[in-house]
Amino acid sequence: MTYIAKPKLHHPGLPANALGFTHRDYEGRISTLCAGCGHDSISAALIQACFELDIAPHRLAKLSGIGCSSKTPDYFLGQSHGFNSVHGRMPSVLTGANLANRELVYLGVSGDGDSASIGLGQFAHCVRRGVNMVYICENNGVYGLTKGQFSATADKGSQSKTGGVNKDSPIDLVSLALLLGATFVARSFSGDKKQLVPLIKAAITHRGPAILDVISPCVTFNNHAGSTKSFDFVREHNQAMNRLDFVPAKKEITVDYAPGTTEIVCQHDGSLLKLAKLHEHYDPSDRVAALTHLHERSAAGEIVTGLLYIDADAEDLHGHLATVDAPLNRMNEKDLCPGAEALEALNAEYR
Ligand SMILES: Cc1ncc(C[n+]2csc(CCOP(=O)(O)OP(=O)(O)O)c2C)c(N)n1
Ligand code: SF4
Ligand SMILES: [Mg+2]
Repeated sequence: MTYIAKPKLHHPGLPANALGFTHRDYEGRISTLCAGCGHDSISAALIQACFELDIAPHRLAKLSGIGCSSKTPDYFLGQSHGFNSVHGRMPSVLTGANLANRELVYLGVSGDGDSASIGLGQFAHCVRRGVNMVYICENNGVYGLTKGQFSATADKGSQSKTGGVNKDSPIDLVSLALLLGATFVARSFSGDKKQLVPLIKAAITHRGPAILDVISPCVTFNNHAGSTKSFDFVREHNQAMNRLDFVPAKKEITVDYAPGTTEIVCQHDGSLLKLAKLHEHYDPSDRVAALTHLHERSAAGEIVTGLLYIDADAEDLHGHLATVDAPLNRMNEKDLCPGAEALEALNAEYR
């Protein structure tokens, strides 16, 4: 079942992007997830975002842990690099790959169990180190793959399919990411492609740790009355904070966005984020205000979605470490191993 390939047939009339790739070139194998799983909608949004950004598939590396969510990289970007790691260990594998070759786009795909339970320490450290990546947590409040146990993001008082009530306090990955110093923090909903696609595009273009928490209902174990991650619950409690569109620097796109105040954020590569704010005083450059807003709305029972925080001039891990520009696989032996004398001089600096 896991290895069902899609037929290679392409309709000759399929639109192509600037690189000549069609949508099909960004797809993967046929998904084996439950029909209607929110994770499949996120895969579709990722495909659309990469197609629209004209990313050459071989310039992207997708890494994941273990879970239904972590299986999804098999279902999109079939021509990209991929590494399905161990449960909760994706961040350290991604960090290592990124240090070896900074020229690829790094996409970390994880679940709430993978990120907020077994992988919480790994999540924290890759964020605080400033690894340049898009980190997507496909958040359904349960361990979907292992039959629906509560995860650490499940809300207190929410009910499982088998009737158990969660007594533990939830971990909010968005608040945590803000506290840990993430330079791009957003939340969305798998069923809101209009919001999710521009957020993914913006996150890919951001340099630094871009954390995207995407509420993604599990139709099998967390879509019943009493669950706070179900389609119906999120639809009723979703409070979209700003409407976002993404304008790549190389071509102007006319956008259709809601009236209200707007703000343009210029990222380090010159690309622009155009925000149409629904809340008059919301400022995505204020980390403290983002945390306050999140907590206030959460206390009112609302789920804030949108771009909560961005630092467009952030420096990433390579900046902190002053690493070389060239990927290690393009350096010669002499540069990689400068000899005993150079090593001695380096060691002397630390004595
Ligand atoms: C070290 C280890 N512990 C436990 C497991 C069992 N396990 C597999 S997936 C999973 C949880 C997945 O939950 P989540 O990350 O939320 O993904 P979802 O299936 O909900 O998308 C667990 C506990 C494992 N594979 N490895
Ligand atoms: S068990 Fe839940 S998370 Fe896993 S594929 Fe099915 S619907 Fe998706
Ligand atoms: Mg989960």
